[in-house]
Amino acid sequence: MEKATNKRLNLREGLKDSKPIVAVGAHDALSAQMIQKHGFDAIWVSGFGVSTMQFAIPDANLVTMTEALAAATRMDTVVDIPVVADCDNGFGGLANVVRTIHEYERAGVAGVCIEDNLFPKRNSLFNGKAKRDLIPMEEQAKRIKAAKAAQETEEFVFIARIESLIARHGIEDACRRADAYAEAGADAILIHSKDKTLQEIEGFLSQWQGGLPLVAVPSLFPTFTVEELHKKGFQMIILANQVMRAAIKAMEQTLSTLQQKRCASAVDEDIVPINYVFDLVKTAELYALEDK
Ligand code: SPV
Ligand code: MG
Repeated sequence: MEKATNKRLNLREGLKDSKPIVAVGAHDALSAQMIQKHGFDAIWVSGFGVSTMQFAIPDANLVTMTEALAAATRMDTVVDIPVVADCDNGFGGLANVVRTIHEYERAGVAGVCIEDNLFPKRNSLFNGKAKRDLIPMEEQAKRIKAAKAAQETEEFVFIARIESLIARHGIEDACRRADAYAEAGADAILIHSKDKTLQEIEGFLSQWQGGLPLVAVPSLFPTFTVEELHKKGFQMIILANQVMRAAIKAMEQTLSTLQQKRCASAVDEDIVPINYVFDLVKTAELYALEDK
């Protein structure tokens, strides 16, 4: 548990630091390990990434809590940086949110993020301009209060994610929800948006003075740098799906070349050597241990 406490404290300290926390979305244990290797501050267990890459199904609450937790735990096991797990809407009602906290906290992850999307959730990036309902604010605040009361360690971090801007409820609604979620005990607020001009987000930032650290996922306003977003007031920036999309592109290109050339060496230039893979998972160390 010592290791889990340290990761949680790192995350908490990062949320107050003068530098931003840069978290990168992982879809499996190896992507998590590589994110750490490249010097990022935290792992985002992307629900979109896990449902796409591990199950090949839409990000629509089809992955169960048990499956999502197993994915997060596999990532947490191979890294020393904090793991923040995307727990969608907590996989159901208030009791599901509470059980989610118990299970994730006991498994050792540093923190969770829970959003106010109704079950079954929609992925926030998917097309759709129509206004849609969210979990009523009072109900979501009640769930957050119950979640915070359920956690067993002080350090565990709860990020409350607001979907008001995505679901077309506007800035006022987002501010009211941020107040309610802060009052319920959330440790940070993730305000999601798909406005690429950042106007909506700027509106929220100028109106909400609640004082909690703010988290951004710039998937649909990707031209803003981490530093620019930090200057605007975000303390944690999640680069949620670029690694998954890079992997998909590489697989598409490799498969297409293999199909055309029907020869394994045709892709040699574009793939890592086999020994690179052995090294990534410390295969030589394993055999050295056995041979000792
Ligand atoms: C995820 O990575 O699963 C997220 C971020 O929730 S987003 O897809 O931008 O909603
Ligand atoms: Mg998600």
